[in-house]
Amino acid sequence: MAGKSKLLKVVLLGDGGVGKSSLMNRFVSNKFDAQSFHTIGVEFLNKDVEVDSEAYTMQIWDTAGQERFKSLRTPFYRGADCCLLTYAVDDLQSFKNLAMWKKEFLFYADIQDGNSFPFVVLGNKIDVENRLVPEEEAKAWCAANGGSPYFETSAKDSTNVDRAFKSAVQRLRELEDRMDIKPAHGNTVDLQKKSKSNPGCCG
Ligand SMILES: Nc1nc2c(ncn2[C@@H]2O[C@H](COP(=O)(O)OP(=O)(O)OP(=O)(O)O)[C@@H](O)[C@H]2O)c(=O)[nH]1
Ligand SMILES: [Mg+2]
Repeated sequence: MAGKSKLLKVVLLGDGGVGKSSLMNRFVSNKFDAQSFHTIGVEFLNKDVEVDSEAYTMQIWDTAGQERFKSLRTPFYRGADCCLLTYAVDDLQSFKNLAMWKKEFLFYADIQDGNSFPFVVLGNKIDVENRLVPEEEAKAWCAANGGSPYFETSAKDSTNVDRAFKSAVQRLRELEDRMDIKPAHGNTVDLQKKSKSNPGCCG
């Protein structure tokens, strides 16, 4: 089973302290630490999942959100299959910074068309009482940003954590399916047609 699973690189981004490491640890090990340390650079963990009857190994890259670690995290964006943009619902600035995170990711991952890349947005710390970012505002941001799926999570009490991570795989599948749809009148290449200019090619 493990040998057949597809490996997916998933990058977790967002401001320092929003709960990226806590989300990864909840998802992978089902643990939560109220006194976690800031991440320095990047760390990754693997988790096997099944989505729509297909086996995947999600390789989750947890990055350091603090500005001073920028040069340590950005080299790891290349080759990502999906990206989880994370903010904390009690931290308005972390929500405002989502656009900056998306831009940083697209630039260093060298992705041209941001709207066809699978981003998922997570509003974490939904268990807190002093929420500052309304759900509607977060949903509006997602709608204006390629229609990314949005989840409100709590790494502390496990709310939606599993669903949010797995939705990244679903989003990837959805966008891949969309790319596979062939245009009705597009140019096609006839693979059966023999090349006259180079008849000896390829045996
Ligand atoms: N109440 C509550 N606290 C949380 C939640 N998730 C994380 N925390 C706490 O928030 C603090 C920061 O969490 P981290 O997971 O270290 O944040 P981070 O995004 O990895 O931060 P950097 O590594 O600096 O980028 C810790 O004290 C966590 O215990 C949550 O869902 N609810
Ligand atoms: Mg961290």
